[in-house]
Amino acid sequence: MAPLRSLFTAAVLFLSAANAHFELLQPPSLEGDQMNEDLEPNAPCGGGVADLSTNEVVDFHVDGDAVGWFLGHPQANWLIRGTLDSKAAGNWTEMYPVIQQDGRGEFCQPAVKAPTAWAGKKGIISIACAAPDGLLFQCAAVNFVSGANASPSDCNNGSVTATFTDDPNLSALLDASTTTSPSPSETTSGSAAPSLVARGSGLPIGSLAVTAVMLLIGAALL
Ligand SMILES: *[C@@H]1O[C@H](CO)[C@@H](O)[C@H](O)[C@H]1NC(C)=O
Ligand SMILES: *[C@@H]1O[C@H](CO)[C@@H](O)[C@H](O)[C@H]1NC(C)=O
Ligand SMILES: *[C@@H]1O[C@H](CO)[C@@H](O)[C@H](O)[C@H]1NC(C)=O
Ligand SMILES: [Cu+2]
Repeated sequence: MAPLRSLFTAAVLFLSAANAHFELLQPPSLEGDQMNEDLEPNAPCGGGVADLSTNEVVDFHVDGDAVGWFLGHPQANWLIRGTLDSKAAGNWTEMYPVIQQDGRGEFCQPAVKAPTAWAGKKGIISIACAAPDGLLFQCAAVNFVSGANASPSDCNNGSVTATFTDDPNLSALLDASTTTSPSPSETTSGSAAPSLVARGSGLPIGSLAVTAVMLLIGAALL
């Protein structure tokens, strides 16, 4: 019975982890390690409070730097946007075209760009996630610097895939005057989409359902 019992425990752990929304890993979230998931639906920063006069900032290279997260859902769409507004009150510019992530786990895009003119200024990067339970948000306060970060550390992909997609709920979060992507070649080129597919396989289809069945069997046998 012991193996089944531990299987049951594992299933419970997996299911509770699957309740998680998402966690911003890179650049560091405004909320640090103290993220309040219940506040994640609050735009533009979840439970984080953007205020460039007090927020701690990390350098972010305008010609390419890493943005990474952990997704607790099997699938979600993502928008990475930025603003120079001190309180993140508006003027959102798209920093990477909207993508769909398939698979629960880590995703990191090492070459997210900001407008070149932002170098030398502080700003807020807001990650918007269109998840099955609605729109979710996290932010980072950054110091935009020139150049590209050639080898960002702690930037990894789990067993997930990503493809460019359209999501009206996410594009509605951009300022009409600033929707031009800083990397148009990636959105227009036909070969861009295949190159976006991450290594490794996606989350097996129905693995959540399988886990739920495991859970029921486990519960019945305890
Ligand atoms: C957005 O940018 C415009 C032009 O720079 C500025 O006048 C306006 O105050 C900004 N709005 C916000 C909310 O930052
Ligand atoms: C946009 O949001 C609405 C309301 O949450 C939701 O019903 C709809 O499915 C979303 N659209 C897409 C394309 O996800
Ligand atoms: C993660 O996958 C995306 C999509 O395929 C890719 O663009 C990116 O470079 C990958 N990140 C890393 C750190 O390899
Ligand atoms: Cu969620």
